[in-house]
Amino acid sequence: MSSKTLSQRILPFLILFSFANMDLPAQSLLDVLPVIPKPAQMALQEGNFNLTGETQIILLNSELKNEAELFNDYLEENYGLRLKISSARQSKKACINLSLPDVGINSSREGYKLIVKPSGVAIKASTGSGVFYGLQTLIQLLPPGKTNSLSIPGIEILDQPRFAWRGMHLDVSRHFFSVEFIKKYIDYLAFYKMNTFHWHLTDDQGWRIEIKKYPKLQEVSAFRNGTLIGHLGSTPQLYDSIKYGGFYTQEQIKEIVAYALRRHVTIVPEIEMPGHASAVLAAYPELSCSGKPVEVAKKWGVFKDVFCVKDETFEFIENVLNEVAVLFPGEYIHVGGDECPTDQWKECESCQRLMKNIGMKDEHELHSFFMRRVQKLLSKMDKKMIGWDEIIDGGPLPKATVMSWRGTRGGIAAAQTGNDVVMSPTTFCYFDFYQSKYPGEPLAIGGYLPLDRVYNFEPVPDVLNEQEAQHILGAQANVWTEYISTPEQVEYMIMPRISALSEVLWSDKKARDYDAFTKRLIGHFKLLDFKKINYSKAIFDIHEMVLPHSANGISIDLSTSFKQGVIRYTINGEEPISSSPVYESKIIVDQSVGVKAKIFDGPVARGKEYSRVFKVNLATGKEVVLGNPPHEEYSRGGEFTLVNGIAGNIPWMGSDWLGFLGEGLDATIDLGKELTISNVGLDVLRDENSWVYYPKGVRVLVSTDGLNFTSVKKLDEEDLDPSQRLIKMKFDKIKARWVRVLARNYGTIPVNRPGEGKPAWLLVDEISVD
Ligand code: TNX
Repeated sequence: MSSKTLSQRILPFLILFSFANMDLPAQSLLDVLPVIPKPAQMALQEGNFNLTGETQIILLNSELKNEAELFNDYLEENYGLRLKISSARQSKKACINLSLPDVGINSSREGYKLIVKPSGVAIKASTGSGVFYGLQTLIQLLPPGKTNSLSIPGIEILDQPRFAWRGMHLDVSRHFFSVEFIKKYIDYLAFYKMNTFHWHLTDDQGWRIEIKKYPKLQEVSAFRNGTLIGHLGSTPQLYDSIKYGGFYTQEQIKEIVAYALRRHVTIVPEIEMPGHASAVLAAYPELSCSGKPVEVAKKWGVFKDVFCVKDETFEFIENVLNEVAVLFPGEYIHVGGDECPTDQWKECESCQRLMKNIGMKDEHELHSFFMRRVQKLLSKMDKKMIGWDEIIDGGPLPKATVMSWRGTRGGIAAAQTGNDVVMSPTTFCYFDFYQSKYPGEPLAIGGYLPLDRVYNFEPVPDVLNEQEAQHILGAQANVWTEYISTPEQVEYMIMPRISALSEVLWSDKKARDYDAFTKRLIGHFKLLDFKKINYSKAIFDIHEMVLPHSANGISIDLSTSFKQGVIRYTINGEEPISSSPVYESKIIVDQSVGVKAKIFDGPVARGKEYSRVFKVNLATGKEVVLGNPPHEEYSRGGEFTLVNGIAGNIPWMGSDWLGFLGEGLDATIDLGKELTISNVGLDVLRDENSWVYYPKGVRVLVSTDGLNFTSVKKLDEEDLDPSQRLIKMKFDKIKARWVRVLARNYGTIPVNRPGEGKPAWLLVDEISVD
């Protein structure tokens, strides 16, 4: 059916439609139907279909039994109903018809047509996948919550996906998840019409797949003797001493693969190499260059213990992959390839000899050589190789599929040389990043990836021409679990970001509209509540923007990406309620104040409260000139960050600190007029594991003409206490208009410290003058 006929069928605007006890005009109802990802075409029809225990499922093609059973499982689990399935209509009762008509519904293998009328439901597609997706849509149209009547609005939907690879990844090495949860995770994928589960099965911290030929992978590599407590960036690093681990038996893997297959999800197993191999080397140290024993890693990061490039390694990998290839029927095996330090190869006689013999110019080429050999092994097994974008760093690797995680650059390069690509850039697809800047979020790795950013991801970069763009198979989100240890937390990190990604991957590019999406999402939250799925409400977060205001103080601009409500706020310390003032324009502040705000959807408060204390002093909102610019990675708020009334956030990654690499801070503040001052404060960060060091010394100078400066305070290394985040510099009262604050960078990172020999970072934030 063409889109024209569909739209012609949209009934007049004024007819009211019912959905979940709402009577709404047609267009408004369509807007709130919680179908995610948004179907290609939808048109409401008159009336409703009532699903009851009497409804029958009619299979016009017997191979659709699987889909019908799964639909029945859903009904049974959520509504206590199980419908009769038969191959022909046995009574006049309304029924749900599932069929695979010979004439294709549309050109897409996964597309479907869904018709809901008072007299019955029909789902037609050219494959079982299409019917399955039609049923997912039908499920989303059912009213959430236990109810006596399962009424579905009359509707006609014609739908198909935009991309073939619609994926989600899960790291089960850093933390291990039960078979039961893996199945749930696969359910979530299927519910959002995702079709690829990238199962990250091995890493430094644990090997999680049974390989019969190598029992020590189960006995040794699958367990670690403790785990880092808290963030890798914290000092000192503390560990628990709890033995942690586990693995999936081959029987369990088969069970999961079959479970996924029934839900039209293909599993891409990942076996990491040549880096992230500590767990293997703990069991089989002979596969490293030095042969020295290592332990299954207890903390996160990148480790120097990697596979040695030698025949024994390839023999091991071939044997492992042989077992993996049999277990997973999909065409791809992921072989990692990322973050592989070459230190050990540089010191290894046999690696160096090999490089010389073959004429390789550096270790990148050796990495490439490694991947090429593995690719050959895989093709013998009739499998395609996919790896992280590092696999093409050492030269092109024809026919390999590249998963672009370090931005989209690797993916672009690969598509331009004719490789297939799956996009998964950290900036849009790392669901291990924070999704809210509010305090109280569960500890995460860092970064900031809010829902609207995921939603606005475009997997096909503009620079690609049409032919190159064909190589972008799709995209996926990655869920690395260093800081995600429970199923509830996995749910929190993916919900609702998975729904935004599903729309990126399924729906038409032109149909994407974030505000419209949030309308559907609200209805969808009811479903998540009903199904008791843990999800983030960061969509209701209030964002602040602080700017200097005239001669005195700052202005605070509040906003939200959620356009279906208003912001109400207080500045008297009280909780915002439904009668608090509506935020309409900037709040001007010239003295310290606490601002609280919340989203209200009518009388209903949504999400968490925004609360921030702004500390105003003589420097706040004043002009700052920097003697040297901050490093581009930590310069987001610009020099105003130093005087915006907000002290730097912890966790600091992704927040507004000013960073200087190897260099110090040289900030001159113009107070606007001559004032009497006697105190300067400077906020500094110390996080030596992340190469952020306390300054070696600080100084304050003042001036009345902006040219000649007098030193009023100097603190050297021995005067400073690195445990204090705020450096207080007190001096005798003096008249000044310009205040210059200097902080000396620590310099070179000492030996035996992370980043030894490299320049240290200096991270600073608020400067106060009183
Ligand atoms: C980088 S992304 C990694 C993982 C980490 C992740 C944390 C990639 C190919 N490698 O080993 O878990 O960062 O975000």
